[in-house]
Order: sequence, then structure tokens, then C-alpha cells
Amino acid sequence: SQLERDFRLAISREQLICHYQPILNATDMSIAAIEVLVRWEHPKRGLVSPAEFISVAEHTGQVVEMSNQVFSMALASLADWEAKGLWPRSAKIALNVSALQLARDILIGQLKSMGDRYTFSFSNVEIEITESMLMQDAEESARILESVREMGLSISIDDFGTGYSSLNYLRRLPINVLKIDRSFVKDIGHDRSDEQIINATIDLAHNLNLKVVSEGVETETQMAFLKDAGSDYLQGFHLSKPLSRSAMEEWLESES
Ligand code: G
Ligand code: G
Ligand code: MN
Ligand code: NA
Repeated sequence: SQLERDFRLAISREQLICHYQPILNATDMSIAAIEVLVRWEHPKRGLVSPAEFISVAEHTGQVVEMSNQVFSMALASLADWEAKGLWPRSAKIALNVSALQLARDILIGQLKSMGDRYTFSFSNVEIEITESMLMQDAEESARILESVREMGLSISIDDFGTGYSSLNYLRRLPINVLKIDRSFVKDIGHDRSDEQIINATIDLAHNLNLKVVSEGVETETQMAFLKDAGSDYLQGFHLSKPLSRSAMEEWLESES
């Protein structure tokens, strides 16, 4: 397709960039994590969202080279921020992982080669995977996640509540964080059942010794509800939009 050909150029001409969205501690609003979000700087169309190209890139396998570039940019930034003394204590840089990286078992190799290229601590890195990715091959996923954890990274489950996790997997897999999908956060203040789902999810997570990120926080009302419900971390436009690398670095400078 045209998109596939264009995207090939995007990769070879290095038109992909990373934006960085802070995830804040609900208690003191300090930075708990920074999620890396890829964008395509298209010569004619401007910044293109991954919503437009990830599924094609996944289908064609281009997502592998894309994630090499994204991991490389993000972990070079992490190395730089650590070296400058800007990295907040116990903060994580959170990388989205695609289904293909797990299915082809290339994630570990990609991470190791980043560790060879840049000087950063893997304990400052988190990977985000979705429930549906885990369910595709539960035993194989478990094996890969164990290796990821052995390397020192943490693991979060993205878009939680939209897939079909069995509670048994949640208990058995080496997971650190659940990210409550923004579809549940959207109707806080209007939809009592979504509020109850959020309360139940936070209780469940805490009982399993997991931390909780609430995604898609766009209003003061949502933020107040989520703090009160015990969400450990908050992410969304109300706190910060995804930022350019330089804007993110300014924030880190102002906090350090
Ligand atoms: O940033 P935005 O809301 O446009 O992201 C849309 C989707 O693209 C989200 O599901 C997000 O997880 C995914 N995404 C963003 N960056 C990356 C990336 O670097 N790798 C992968 N695999 N997915 C990403
Ligand atoms: O699937 P994933 O959770 O990785 O998707 C992250 C996407 O969510 C990013 O593309 C980011 O731009 C988007 N996002 C971040 N905060 C908000 C928000 O408050 N509202 C909405 N609608 N999208 C958000
Ligand atoms: Mn994510
Ligand atoms: Na999400």
C-alpha cells in the first residue's frame, strides 16, 4: 500500500521522533515515569499519530525496525538524562512493546543491544504490554517476561480492562503495574458503574501487590476521584500532554 511505502521511507530517512508523557505520583505530583510515544514527522502532513501507522507496521513487520529506532532514541535520552543527573530517583522510562516483538521473541535481544550501545540502568526502564499480547501464547509470554525482569526492568499492563486477562495470569506473571484504560476514566462523575470498576480494579491490583496508573486523566473531577480511589499514579492531558524531548528535559531540570 501507499502507507506501507511511505512508512518505509519514514524509517530509512529517520522521520520518526519520540514524544514523552510524564506519569505523576498521585501523592506529590512528582515524576514517577515517562511514557515514550512515537510520532512520524511527515514532510507534507506534519506530525502523524501512531494510531494511523502502528497496525500497518505491525502487519508488515516494519514495527520491528520502528521499535529499534524508538528504543534507541528513548534510551539514548535516558542515558543522557542519567549522566546529567536529571533522572528522578526511582522513575522509569516506559516503552510500548508491540505484539510482534513478543511473538518473534526479539524483545530481549533488542533490549540487550541497547544496553551495549548506551550507558543507562535497566532498573530505570519499564515495558508496557497489553493483555491481549499475553494471552496469545501465555507460556511463551511468561518466559519472556521472566527474562525481562531478570534484566532488571519492570513490566506494566497497558489498556487494562479492555482485554481478557485471567486473574490467575495476573497473579502468576511477573507484573509490577496495571494501567487502567482511559475508557473507564472518561465517564468518572457520570457513570457509577465505571467508577465501581475503577475502585474494584485498584483493590484487586493492590491485593496482588501491583501499582496502578490511571490513564487519560483529562479533568479535575477525574483526578480528584482517582486520588481518592487510591490510584498510585496519574497520566493524562490534565497533568501533561506528551512533550517533545527538549520540553521534557526542561521539566526534568526544573524538578532536579
Ligand atoms: O500516542 P498515541 O495516543 O497517538 O498512541 C496511539 C497508540 O500507539 C497507543 O496504543 C500507543 O500504545 C501506541 N504507541 C505509541 N508509541 C508506540 C511505540 O513506540 N511502540 C508501539 N508498539 N506502540 C506505540
Ligand atoms: O495505548 P496507550 O495507552 O499506550 O496509548 C497512549 C496514548 O494515549 C498516546 O497516544 C497519548 O497521546 C494518549 N493520551 C495520553 N493522555 C491522554 C488523555 O488524557 N486523553 C486522551 N484522549 N488520550 C491521551
Ligand atoms: Mn502505553
Ligand atoms: Na493505554
